[in-house]
Amino acid sequence: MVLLTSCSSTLHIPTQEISLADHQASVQTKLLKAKIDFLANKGISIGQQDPTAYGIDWKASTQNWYRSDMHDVMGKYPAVQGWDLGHIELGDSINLDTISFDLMRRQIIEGHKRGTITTLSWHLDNPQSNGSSWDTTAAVKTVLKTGINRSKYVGWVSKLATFIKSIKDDNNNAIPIVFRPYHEMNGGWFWWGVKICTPEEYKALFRDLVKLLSDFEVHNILYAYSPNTLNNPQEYERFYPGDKFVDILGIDIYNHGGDASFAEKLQKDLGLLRQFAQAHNKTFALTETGNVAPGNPNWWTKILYPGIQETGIAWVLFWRNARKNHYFGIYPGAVSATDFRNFAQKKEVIFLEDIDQFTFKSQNKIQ
Ligand code: BMA
Repeated sequence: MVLLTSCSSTLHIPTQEISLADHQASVQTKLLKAKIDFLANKGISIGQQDPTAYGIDWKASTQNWYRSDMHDVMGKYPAVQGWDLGHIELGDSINLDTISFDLMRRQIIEGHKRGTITTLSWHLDNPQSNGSSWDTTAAVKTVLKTGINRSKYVGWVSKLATFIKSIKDDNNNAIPIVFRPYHEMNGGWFWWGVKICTPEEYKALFRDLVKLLSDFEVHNILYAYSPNTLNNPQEYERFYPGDKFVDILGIDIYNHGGDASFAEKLQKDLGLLRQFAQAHNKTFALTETGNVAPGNPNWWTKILYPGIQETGIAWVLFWRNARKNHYFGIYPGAVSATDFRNFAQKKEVIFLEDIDQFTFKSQNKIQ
């Protein structure tokens, strides 16, 4: 049993009753699951990818190392902060989007101190061709069991494990994170995607990774499964590795085809996700979203909000603000900045600074 206390209340969390994909998950990881579930009951946490490393026209610097476009717009940081581990497998010091892994680690640690929920994705290279994640040379079979790239791949996972274990709090405990490997498998663009990998191979790949990471003694992970928007209702289940290997269910839905089709996708897919999640007793989230062609000044309150309101999602994560022709969150001066502030006023919308009011701020006492 763990007690989470704050100035206003005490929450009793029977951690022994929380069972996760990793049977040896740490108490901190179980608490993260409890925190996510608690917040999911209160509202929708707002997330962003790479939020504090860079934004539109700036990069984190020694003088100003903890900034975010969202904070610049309305004075609050995202409650959920995502990062990508692509190229950790190569032993590189920077990720595929040129964020230094040292900076990433420091920012995750700082985020954790402030109460952030961290999620990690992994755009790893193609182990067969050494091309990028988007190189669809067949590769999944080659990394499993006796495949020709097995030992190379185990080496890659070992580097991933070392990094994830190295993100520690002041008490030397590994900071718990949500890991969302092999996402958007029902799209044809990644080497683990439907174009060149069967559902059975995919499931084997996912399960194998859960096992390898546990063998490498990584016990600070909640595992998330997240397909891309669905082409049919059966697709969600088609690649599902199973309840024993997944802690959180996700889905990635972008505004690609215009506001009307996006609104319809949100309604359909989040409805299916909710049904699936209820049947499998799992927490669920909109693990990536964004407006690919931003232009509607009222997109946040008129399109996104009605589509996510009362859907039961724990969080919504906007993808990265890379540059003016590739951004998904908000930034000062963006055409919809005022509308974002209005969206932020909705009572169920949770930013990092709002988490405090609910508890979780203070010390965990393990009894
Ligand atoms: C994609 C794009 C890419 C990026 C990748 C990993 O969706 O943003 O530019 O490299 O995510 O962050």
